[in-house]
Amino acid sequence: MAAEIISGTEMARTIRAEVGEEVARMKEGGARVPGLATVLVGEDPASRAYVSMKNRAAEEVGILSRQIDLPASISHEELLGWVEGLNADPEVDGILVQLPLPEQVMEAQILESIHPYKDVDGFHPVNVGRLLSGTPDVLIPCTPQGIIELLVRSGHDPSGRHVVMVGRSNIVGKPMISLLLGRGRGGDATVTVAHSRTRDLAEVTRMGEILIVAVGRPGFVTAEMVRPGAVVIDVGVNRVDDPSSEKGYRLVGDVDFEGVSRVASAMTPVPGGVGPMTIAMLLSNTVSAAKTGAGGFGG
Ligand code: L34
Repeated sequence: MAAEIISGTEMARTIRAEVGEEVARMKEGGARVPGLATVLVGEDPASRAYVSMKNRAAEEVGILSRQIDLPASISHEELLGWVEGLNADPEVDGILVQLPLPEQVMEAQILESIHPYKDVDGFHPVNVGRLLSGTPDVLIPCTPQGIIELLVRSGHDPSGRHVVMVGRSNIVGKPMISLLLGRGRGGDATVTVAHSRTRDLAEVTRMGEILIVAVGRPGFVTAEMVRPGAVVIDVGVNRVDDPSSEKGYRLVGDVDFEGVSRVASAMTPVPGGVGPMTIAMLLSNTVSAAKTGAGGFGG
């Protein structure tokens, strides 16, 4: 039987509507409109597309959004200066510096320079630590948070189940396992992490009742690697050349969709799976950040 397709596009629409209602309530209550600033360094077409999607989605729910475009040649100090300015800006509740950054910029230092209360990506060490400690009122990275929502809202609660995470990045894998391991909604899972150095990978991935894949390699997970009946979450968004398509490329996930859809009980598509959820959670984080009030205090 073919796997059920879990639509991130649809679920993200629902979440955006919920966020929009929340923003409207805040305005009615006399609160300032939440503000998001996105920082895009350089000209990478995929990054540019994601950032403009983020700003558009923010505006649609009533969040004030501002995109700052900076040249790829920017110095580390100059970029720090921009972040400092946004930290101090009372209209800005959330700051997002799109990754990857050019080589001359020290990414870790830039992420640490963002005020933790304005860190809507959840990449600041304070938020990383709070997530791992299970401290409430933490800003949680958007992609893993979106995956938890996908699982819970589609009726595949990870609680008590064996989840295999393939990938150990700071953006997806590491925060994902913190959420799955945590107590309460979306957590309480048994977690195994696999990565590029894992031996007998297929044996490990086949243990997963839920299999989450974030490795950035098109079609990396094939049907033989999936436990029959598993729920498969495909985090990869890879552009592969396709001269027959209008844009000259098409998007494929890290999972071989055709093959795996015959083995899994449910799976997310690419596009239209995790990607739209990432953006929806960014909006939700921006509203949370506005409520903590760091923007109002000027950082
Ligand atoms: N700071 N950098 C920072 N935060 C992030 O959360 C990200 N990421 C990743 C890259 N760099 C980042 C994103 O936003 C990846 N990413 C992201 C977000 C959204 C989508 C894909 C990646 C998305 O919506 N993808 C659509 C297709 C978009 C298209 O047509 O190109 C989808 O349906 O999957």
